[in-house]
Amino acid sequence: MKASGNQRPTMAYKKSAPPLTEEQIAHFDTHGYLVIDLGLDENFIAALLTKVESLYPDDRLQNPTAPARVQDAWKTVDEVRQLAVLPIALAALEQLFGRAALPFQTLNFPIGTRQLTHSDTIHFNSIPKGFMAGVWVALEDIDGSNGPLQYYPGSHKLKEYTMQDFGLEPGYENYRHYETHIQALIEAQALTPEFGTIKRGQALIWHANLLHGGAAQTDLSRSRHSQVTHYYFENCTYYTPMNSRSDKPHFRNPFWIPATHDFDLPDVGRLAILRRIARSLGIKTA
Ligand SMILES: O=C(O)CCC(=O)C(=O)O
Repeated sequence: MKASGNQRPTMAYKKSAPPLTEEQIAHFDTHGYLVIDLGLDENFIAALLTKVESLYPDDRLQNPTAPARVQDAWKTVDEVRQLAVLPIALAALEQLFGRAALPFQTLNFPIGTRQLTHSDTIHFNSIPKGFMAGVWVALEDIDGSNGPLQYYPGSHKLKEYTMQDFGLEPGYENYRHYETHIQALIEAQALTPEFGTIKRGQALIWHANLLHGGAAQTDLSRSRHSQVTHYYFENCTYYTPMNSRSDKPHFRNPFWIPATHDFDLPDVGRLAILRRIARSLGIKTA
């Protein structure tokens, strides 16, 4: 098996002093999530929201069930990048996982996602396993009516379910069947959800294997601004379980979100662009 990774030195990231108490670390270990205050400046949040606004579809409130998320806005909106490399978030993740955290993807949402329950280990895993986390930041107050995050405390201790566990062939075309199996699992185990009704500037850190998704937004006149950053951790190999067979991991070569604003993006080349177009059309690529 061969995999390669972006060997960018990780020490370039600035980290705050370790912000978490023993109780917070124990809470994360027991429940698989933790809410922390990021201490964000109001002007910073306002600037981020203003700049990211132009990336969203204009009709998102009139058409609130259409997908409106923007992936990797950090490439063009520096506040999104700054939030992804926030020193307090990186330091908290390092305390929780015992390794330096490496941000590799951002998603910005202007409204609730209604994303069905899943654990991130179906999308992103590592060897050794479990070195992945999400940090979901509320960019406005979240309550029961603007589509909070929905998650199942303690579910991170369940097995890391793969496509093979549910008798599914790897591939995005079978992802909806994975979601159906996860829903059945939740019902069989009588798991009870909690909701991320957190305040603007707070973050919910989730363990890669925590079952989570987006609760329905019952008030469709509202927004639900948020940003999630996905992190791997140093000294691992990274792969996509959804596209993997048990004997053939689909390796990833993440591009770590840069520590500073003066970065060069990798030249992905014509082949990679063609592959991406093919995948978006549902055509399988090697
Ligand atoms: O923001 C949400 O509603 C869900 C996000 C989510 O499930 C994810 O990013 O994995």
